[in-house]
Amino acid sequence: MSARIATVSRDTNETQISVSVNLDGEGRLAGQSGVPFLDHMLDQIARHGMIDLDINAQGDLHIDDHHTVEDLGITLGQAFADAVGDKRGIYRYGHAYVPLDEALSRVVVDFSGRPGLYMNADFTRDTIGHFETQLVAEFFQGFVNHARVTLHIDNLKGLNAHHQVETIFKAFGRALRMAVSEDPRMAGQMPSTKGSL
Ligand SMILES: [Mn+2]
Repeated sequence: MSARIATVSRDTNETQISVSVNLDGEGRLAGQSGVPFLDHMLDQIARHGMIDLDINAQGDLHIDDHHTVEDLGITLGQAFADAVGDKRGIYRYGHAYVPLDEALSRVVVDFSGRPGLYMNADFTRDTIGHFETQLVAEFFQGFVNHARVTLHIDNLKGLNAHHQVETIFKAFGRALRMAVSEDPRMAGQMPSTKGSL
């Protein structure tokens, strides 16, 4: 497989963001989003996805975190779509269950070419520090729309909202890693009888 890397820049009146991904990386996050809790979550995607992420973001944080979180999801989704290319020879599907103490989440992803987010998470708090838990869904909707994946997210258990969200992002990283990994038995074939994804 050739290098699976992509860099995407997105510039609007609300945010200026650039994201670089290397799907075959060492699990490192570089740069900052300006939203500390989101950085903690992007770090989970990088580490558990074994993806290198390089983030540069200037957002309208004087309003709130909304645009920055949503637009990082969008930009990361665009970078993923670029980096996976035509999806020949990958597993396509990925899933993971991840616990963190009392919390447990399951994430299932399909690089189907069809955007779909099916999220079931009842967070026990509206905010984690200054971070609004509503923004978790905004991030994933942005990712799904632009990576064009089907994504099922279920927080199955959890009392602590930080744990709930963190298990989702860790499971997301693990599921991505499985889905984009090279399937040696698929040997360069398209993982679909349709012939394209
Ligand atoms: Mn944590």
